[in-house]
Amino acid sequence: MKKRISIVGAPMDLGQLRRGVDMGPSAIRYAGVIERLEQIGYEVHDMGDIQIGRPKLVTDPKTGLRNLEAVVTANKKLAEKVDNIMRRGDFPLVLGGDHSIAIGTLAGVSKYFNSLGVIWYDAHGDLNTAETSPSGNIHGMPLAASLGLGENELTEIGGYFPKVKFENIVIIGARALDPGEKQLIKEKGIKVYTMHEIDRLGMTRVMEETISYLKERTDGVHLSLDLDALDPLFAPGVGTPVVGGIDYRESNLAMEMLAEAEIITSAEFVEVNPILDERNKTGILAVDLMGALFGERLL
Ligand code: B3U
Ligand code: MN
Ligand code: MN
Repeated sequence: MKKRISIVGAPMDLGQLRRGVDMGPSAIRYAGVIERLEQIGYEVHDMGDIQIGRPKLVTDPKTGLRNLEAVVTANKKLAEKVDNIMRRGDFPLVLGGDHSIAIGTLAGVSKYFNSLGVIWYDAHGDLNTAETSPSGNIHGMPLAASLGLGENELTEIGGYFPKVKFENIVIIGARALDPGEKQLIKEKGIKVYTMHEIDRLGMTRVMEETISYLKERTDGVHLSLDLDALDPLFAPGVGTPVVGGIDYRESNLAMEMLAEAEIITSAEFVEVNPILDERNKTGILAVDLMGALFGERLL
């Protein structure tokens, strides 16, 4: 992995309805992310947060989409920041914010690769469009948008699309997929390890398969880690908790295996909501997982 990590916060909470996830970047910083990564041996640059402002909350009466304009504006800013980080040759580490910010992160990184892979570690598929979304919340749409599906305003961020190909995605931890998402997954043959496969195969095999699958076909891999992939027991501070999730040890193992495989070229940790959290448990968890991802050793 690159020796220099540039951190950028995206305090975005407009992609969903629960306020508070805009404080995610602070919670992760307070949990000691910079010190933790420095201790491993990285040079860490904290670039601060992108400005989101306080736009009025709006829902488009035609599409049902919430806060589209504000989400687009913020993602364009994030894409530019991440692009700058890539151009400098640093490793981009983005702190969310709700998951809608993945659109901007991917817009910033994808053009630096011929065939970018994405690991989507999440209880959800985030594969909705305005037509299939049960909520109108854009945090349920970033993977679809990055595949080129949905509103042009979202798919065209960064000036090109798609950011990622269907066959270059691996979803891990899914257990709350909407009907339209299930249909798309089947239609396109997207690779998904639901909780069923994780239970059945074990996390070791899931990660071995994921790593060899992505190594074969990609020249870089973005890790998009939604803390709600983990069970609410370990990650209570998320907007849409879903029982029956991945546990702390499995998730650390997954990160350690990614570190060992040396395939991750950018990462984001999203959906930490300190208002819903218990004494920053979820922020601290995020930093533990980052430690494992960036090669911290137990011995
Ligand atoms: N799939 C649902 C719920 C959801 C998506 N992402 C989160 N929740 N975190 C939706 O609204 O699209
Ligand atoms: Mn998500
Ligand atoms: Mn989720």
